[in-house]
Amino acid sequence: MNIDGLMEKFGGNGISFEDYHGFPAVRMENEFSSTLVSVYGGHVIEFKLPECEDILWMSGKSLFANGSPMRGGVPVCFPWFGAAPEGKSGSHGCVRNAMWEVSAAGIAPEGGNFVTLYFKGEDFELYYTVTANYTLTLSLEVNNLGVADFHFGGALHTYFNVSDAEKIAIEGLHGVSFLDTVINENGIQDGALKIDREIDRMFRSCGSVRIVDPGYKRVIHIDKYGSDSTVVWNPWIDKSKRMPDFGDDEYHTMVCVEAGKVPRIGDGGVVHSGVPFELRQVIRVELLD
Ligand code: TA6
Repeated sequence: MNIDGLMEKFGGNGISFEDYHGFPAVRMENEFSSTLVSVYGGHVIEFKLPECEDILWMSGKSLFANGSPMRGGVPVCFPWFGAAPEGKSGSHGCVRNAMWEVSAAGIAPEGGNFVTLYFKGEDFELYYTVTANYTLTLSLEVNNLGVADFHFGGALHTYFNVSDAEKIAIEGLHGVSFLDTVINENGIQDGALKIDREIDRMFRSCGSVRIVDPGYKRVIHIDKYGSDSTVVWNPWIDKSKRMPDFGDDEYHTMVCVEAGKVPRIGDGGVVHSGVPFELRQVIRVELLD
């Protein structure tokens, strides 16, 4: 459906539609925040609060091409995380590289706005509801369209905008075991996680995380539900140079904190027939004096 058709069907009450690099996108404007969600990929692009630096980070070198993922915002990684399984292609699943549909949009009961995007796969369907008020709530509902259990890997792969990656502290993971995929070794997190090298750690954690950012005088609180894996990633110098859709110096201003079900460190996700599964990430900003 084109932008005019989407406006006619869902526009109003803070909901509008616009072109974002050739794809239709939903803009949610309310008294709390301004949020942009691309229908391509079901990809949250922006979450802006007044008097606050952008919460989400987008690469200045992102691709915006059919069949390619966008770099930044919140890629929806599903139905696999990381390298593609036998017979499939592309890292982090297929749904971030395809058009979704808008199935609902309007005023959220809890205040602000919501949009629900729909994706139909071969043996699964997704209803992804993004709710924007003073918080950003990302709720991915997975339905199993078959009879047998549906096994998956996935994550809400959120890119956060930070003042200086070397000056932030990521709290909430003390004592948590992780797989460091850079050196392929297991470890236990000691205190807050600091970034002074390539970080690509899969934490066995169901808990909340905080990004303490003195430069932006804020703490980003990240809660999650339905997730046993928290992935923290910063590509640092060499990996940044190897990625064509990532600026060589962009690693200074971003960190990924991802809520997922990652089979490499856990059981992955299982969706029983007729029983919806929900993966949710909730983002809230606390301003410091
Ligand atoms: O965030 C964890 C990770 O799996 C990293 O290893 C890195 O590859 C990142 O995701 C980005 O993956 P992408 O396929 O989007 O380039």
